[in-house]
Amino acid sequence: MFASITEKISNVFKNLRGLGKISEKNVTDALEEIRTSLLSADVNREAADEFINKVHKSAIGQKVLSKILPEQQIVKIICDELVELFGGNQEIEKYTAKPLKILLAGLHGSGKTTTAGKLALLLKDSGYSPLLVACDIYRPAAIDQLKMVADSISVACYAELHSKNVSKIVKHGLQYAEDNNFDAIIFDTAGRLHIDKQLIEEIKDIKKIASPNEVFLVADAALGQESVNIAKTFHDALSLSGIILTKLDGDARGGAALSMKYVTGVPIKFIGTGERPADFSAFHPKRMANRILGMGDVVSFVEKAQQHVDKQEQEKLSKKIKKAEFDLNDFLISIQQIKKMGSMSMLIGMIPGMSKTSMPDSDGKKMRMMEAIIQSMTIQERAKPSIIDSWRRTRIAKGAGVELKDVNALLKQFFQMQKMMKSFKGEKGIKKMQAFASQFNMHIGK
Ligand SMILES: Nc1nc2c(ncn2[C@@H]2O[C@H](COP(=O)(O)OP(=O)(O)OP(=O)(O)O)[C@@H](O)[C@H]2O)c(=O)[nH]1
Ligand SMILES: [Mg+2]
Repeated sequence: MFASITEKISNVFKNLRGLGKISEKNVTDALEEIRTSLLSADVNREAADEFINKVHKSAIGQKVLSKILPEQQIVKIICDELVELFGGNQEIEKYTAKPLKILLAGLHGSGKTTTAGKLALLLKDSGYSPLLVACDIYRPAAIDQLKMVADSISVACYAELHSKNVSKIVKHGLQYAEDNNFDAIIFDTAGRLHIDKQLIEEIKDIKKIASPNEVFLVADAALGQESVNIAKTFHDALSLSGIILTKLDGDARGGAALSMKYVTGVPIKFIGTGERPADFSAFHPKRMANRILGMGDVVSFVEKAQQHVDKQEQEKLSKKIKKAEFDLNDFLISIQQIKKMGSMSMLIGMIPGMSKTSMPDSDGKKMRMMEAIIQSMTIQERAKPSIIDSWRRTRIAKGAGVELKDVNALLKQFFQMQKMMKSFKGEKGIKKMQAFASQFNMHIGK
């Protein structure tokens, strides 16, 4: 996802960096290149043009172009504008309404049924008692699929096997929820082509009867230019309250994500990053912008880690970070923790300094290799990585059955990570770390 944009933008940055002094013409040329990469990633033309114009204006507005415009400054401007394009500082949804009713609409195969399960799991984890209501009476096996999804996360499902009346199913579902104290009701609807008037009318009816708190369009991130029309059509019919982008783990070019919000004004609220119920999270414009610019996404990474990582290991690790004692043993633990989390390629993109291109596999093969390399080191080497000279590197490579360059790459990554950890050292650093950690309710003591 976004790999091509990220790659092109980072090349543009690299070229700027090589220039020393940066003129207005350099900036204009760089932006033109970025514009082309946005268009070839299927970003809507209007959105791309407005984005480039804003960045250009902002760069010139800073009155630095006549002198030197540091590359970082341009990166920052681009990043800020990307955040805007994605929805600015939108609030992260914290649901409290009871009952909470959510209607899911979208094209065939966009991920509605899967997303129904993901949402249910998220709401269940935040204290709701969810009920999935099966409103897809057209596709054979749609009901069974929803039931399986519900079973896999131990939530309830309401379905009527032989009914052909969706309005009744919705009414009965609501009654069933009330009678059984379910307070988050998610309606999974039939997939449709946006031109299908009959299905659009049907979902409008469902909306009228259910009066949902949220009406989400579930959209595949791989949609190209047509994503804009799809979003518009659904928005006209249903007054959407949000968009859920699915399959961000795939190799979609990402244009849909950048354009749908721009054209409809409807915020992207959640993203799906895999087939499993846990592969789902709230959408953060800032993090997405950072990820596109290849700057990693420490916050999302830590948050994800927070959900999965062993608490004790985490405490040990945070103590080490505090003392800047992070060594290869800890690196090994973090690799093993990352492996547990799944959705590798998605997570890799979140680690600073590691782009998806540097770790293209999504099955953890590279992780296993990294583990093997560290496991081929002696206890002293792991505790004091600075002693690993070229002779030791060759021996480690042999022991792990890998090439020397793999060992070098791992050590480079490790030293980068250690450097980042060190920036948290000292009184000032501890404050920085605490502020950083408090964002995810993670406590780091004095
Ligand atoms: N990789 C990946 N696959 C996904 C994601 N979300 C859904 N899928 C897959 O996409 C396919 C279609 O998902 P469904 O949930 O059945 O889609 P739907 O919109 O309910 O489809 P219809 O009911 O036929 O309209 C399934 O194979 C899912 O496993 C995601 O975020 N990532
Ligand atoms: Mg479905």
